[in-house]
Amino acid sequence: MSLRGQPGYVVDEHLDELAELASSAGAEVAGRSIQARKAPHAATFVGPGKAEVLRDACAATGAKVLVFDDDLSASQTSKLEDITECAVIDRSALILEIFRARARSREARTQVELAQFEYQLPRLTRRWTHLSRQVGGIGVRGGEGETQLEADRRMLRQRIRKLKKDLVKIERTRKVQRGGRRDVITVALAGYTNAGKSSLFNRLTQAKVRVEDRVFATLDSRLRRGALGDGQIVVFADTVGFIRKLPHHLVASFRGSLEEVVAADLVLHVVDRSHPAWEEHLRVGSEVLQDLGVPGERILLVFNKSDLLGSVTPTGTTAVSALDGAGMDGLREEISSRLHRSEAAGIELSHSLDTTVSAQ
Ligand SMILES: Nc1nc2c(ncn2[C@@H]2O[C@H](COP(=O)(O)OP(=O)(O)OP(=O)(O)O)[C@@H](O)[C@H]2O)c(=O)[nH]1
Ligand SMILES: [Mg+2]
Repeated sequence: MSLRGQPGYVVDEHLDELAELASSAGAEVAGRSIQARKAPHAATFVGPGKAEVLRDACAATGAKVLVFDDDLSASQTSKLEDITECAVIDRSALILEIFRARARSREARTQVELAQFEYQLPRLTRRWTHLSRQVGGIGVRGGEGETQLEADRRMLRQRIRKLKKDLVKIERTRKVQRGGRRDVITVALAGYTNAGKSSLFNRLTQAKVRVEDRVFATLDSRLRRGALGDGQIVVFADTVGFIRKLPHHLVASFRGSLEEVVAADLVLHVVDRSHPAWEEHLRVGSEVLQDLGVPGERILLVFNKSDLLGSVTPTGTTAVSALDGAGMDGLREEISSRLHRSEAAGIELSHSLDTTVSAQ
């Protein structure tokens, strides 16, 4: 949906990203459609006539799922499904699906499951009666007169409570582990998905973390020691990527993994400077960092993929290429000087810079 005033190239850019997300979730993109409106239609989000056009397009291409770039209400989703005879999901549901398919660690799996259930709860309709099977027979059909829908809701709530308890336990264990690292300076890599955080992490630590040209390659934060120019050893943390319109409940449930970012002495905000929408990526990243409560003086902006920029070198910012290693020495120096500057300014670091820790 293009709301009035939104330039066409922005709408295209957003739909390109949505298509990328859809392929990441394993879908094949059959087509795209845009409607310009002053405001969303209350009942069907797009106009009811457009919904019928979408139904015909699905029938013609054999498409089974309609993905909307904006959040739909539960009733809009269900109305659209009635009209189009297709499954209808929105961007949040799509992102959750990618996360679910990629989550490996117990913590990530628990977080994604919790986020998915919280997303489903207000959307439960008669359509969802298969849910009892999905969550694996938790909870028994309640007292007399309870409908399947009520039973499903109750089951979901129970499951959500249980997952929240599990998460608290997992987080406690992680805090104890982090407590053990108190004496080490941490530098976290954060930024838009696919910006090259893991590639930079590998360069900085000689690690071999999986790098992929697709969104959300990394779902769990990873830690590893690396040396700065002056021999100073710090711990680098690779983290989950940000994305435009990341569903808020998802941010909340991923806060655990993003705690590395909050706790870090310095955050490298990595931006793919060669991306056509790099300014929006930068803005989204800054907003999430602000949202997480990371103060500006703890953020170092790093423009990555400088190899793709040709002669346009950004000035005033650290520019690197994780691919060919250009600018890495400068980056290490900049990290050192920022850490020393913070220390000199009396900003509390997790430990004194004089302490050195042996590399792994
Ligand atoms: N040309 C070029 N490509 C790069 C550079 N850095 C990373 N890439 C590529 O960009 C893609 C994404 O890199 P990753 O390191 O996985 O990015 P990420 O930020 O960790 O992504 P997520 O974990 O998905 O958030 C991969 O195909 C990398 O090979 C660079 O400096 N130049
Ligand atoms: Mg990564």
